[in-house]
Amino acid sequence: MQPESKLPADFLWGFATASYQIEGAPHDDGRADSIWDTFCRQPGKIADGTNGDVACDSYHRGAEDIALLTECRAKAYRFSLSWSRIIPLGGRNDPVNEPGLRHYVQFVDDLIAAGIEPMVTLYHWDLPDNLDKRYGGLLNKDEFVQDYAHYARVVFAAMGTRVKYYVTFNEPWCSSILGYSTGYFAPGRSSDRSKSAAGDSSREPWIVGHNLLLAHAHAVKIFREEFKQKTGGQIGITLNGDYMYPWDPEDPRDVDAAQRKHEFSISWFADPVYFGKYPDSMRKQLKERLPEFSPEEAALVKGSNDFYGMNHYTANYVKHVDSEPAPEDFLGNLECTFESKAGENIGPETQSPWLRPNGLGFRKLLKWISDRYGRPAIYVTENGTSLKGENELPLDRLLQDDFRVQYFDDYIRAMADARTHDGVDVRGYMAWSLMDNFEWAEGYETRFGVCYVDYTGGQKRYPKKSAKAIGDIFEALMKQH
Ligand code: GBH
Repeated sequence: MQPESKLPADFLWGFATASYQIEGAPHDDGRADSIWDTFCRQPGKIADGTNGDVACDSYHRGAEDIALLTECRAKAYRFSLSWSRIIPLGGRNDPVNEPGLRHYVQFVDDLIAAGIEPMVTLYHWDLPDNLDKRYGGLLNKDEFVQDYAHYARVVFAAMGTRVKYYVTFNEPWCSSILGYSTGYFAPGRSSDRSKSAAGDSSREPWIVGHNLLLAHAHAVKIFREEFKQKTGGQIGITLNGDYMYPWDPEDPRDVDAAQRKHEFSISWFADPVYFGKYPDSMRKQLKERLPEFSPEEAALVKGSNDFYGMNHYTANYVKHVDSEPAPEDFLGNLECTFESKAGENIGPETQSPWLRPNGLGFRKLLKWISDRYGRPAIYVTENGTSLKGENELPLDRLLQDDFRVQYFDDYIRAMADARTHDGVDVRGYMAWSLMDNFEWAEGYETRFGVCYVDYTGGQKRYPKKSAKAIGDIFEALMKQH
């Protein structure tokens, strides 16, 4: 019989959020616009026409959020900083806004005083809008990389020894593809002229991805050279990735296509970070549209993770296609489906069209990442689900989120299986999300929180059943046997 799956007593678990999704207070203490503030003002970009002006009002409710974390027994909290609170105009020669910076240092002190380990994401999609207007933001390698490196240095210096875990970028895939190919996210550029007056989906996303990798690597170099020794701590990038099953496991073309999809979404960033080069499958399809690393750049990017930050939500089946890929294709010339050839369904529907629970896929993807990248330390920096129709329920029923409890039970156990049986060095897990919040282009209709936020009742928070269940699941798995 296989030994029971376990997690170690020092396993770091907690909850995650992001600045623009929870903070509100867009003009407090000198904050300036980010690209999400301006994107939300464009008609038609956000499903319910909303924005992050109030959101969960967390800028004014840090103490409430910490009380919630304590109630949930969290050991850690992953949150992100709004760059335009800290350097409103964004650039390396622009003034640092002390009140904005102090706000975050104080919040970190308050977390630590409550016994909660902070994990700080430097960038969760909210670029200072001025940098986009001034020089094209993420498209401008020379300016963006230097400005980001400067911003990172300002944060490292201010946080001192307080912060032991930094994430440089959240999901660069989303910044690149959704921001510059489909136009679904800020700044909304695309070749599709019904969505955007400017943009080139065949080229810009690959340039942006390249620049994000370089900015990440520069920040890591600064951290390691100027701060790591004195302050301790670790730094890494967080990549999103879903698990891809072949549509027909007997067809080698589908097996290849599933592998290629992992490469186009995960290895696009992880191969440079671990191997100093892009995957061959991407070079083959994208040719000169995929930028080249100079030898100096490759050396800088290679080895730039202290840990692998993994965001994971769902799984798909992948079917090969026979036609040539379109110039704007970013999947790897294939199709993703929810049904396999044998008629199996990947999982039940949720409120998010792209998300269907499949816990086994989490275990398999942990193993895939661990094998490909030489068994890195992995911190799961996001995992969670929405519920179909949750927003329509009366409060008493909404708080009984059994579907979400089941999701976390399946996924957290799958992770413990990967650690116990597959040799995966997973060391932490942050559930998405501590509370319902601004779900980007979906607005407030879609809820991901383990705590309900009453947007019409003064942003009051109410723990759902899952808020308690997660702590119970972890305590059972971490119990010393
Ligand atoms: C995370 O991304 C984000 O980090 C977090 O901010 C967000 O709130 C959370 O997910 C829940 O959505 O609509 O077909 O273009 C998760 C990975 C990848 C999921 C892109 C949505 C868009 C698919 N995301 N995907 S589509």
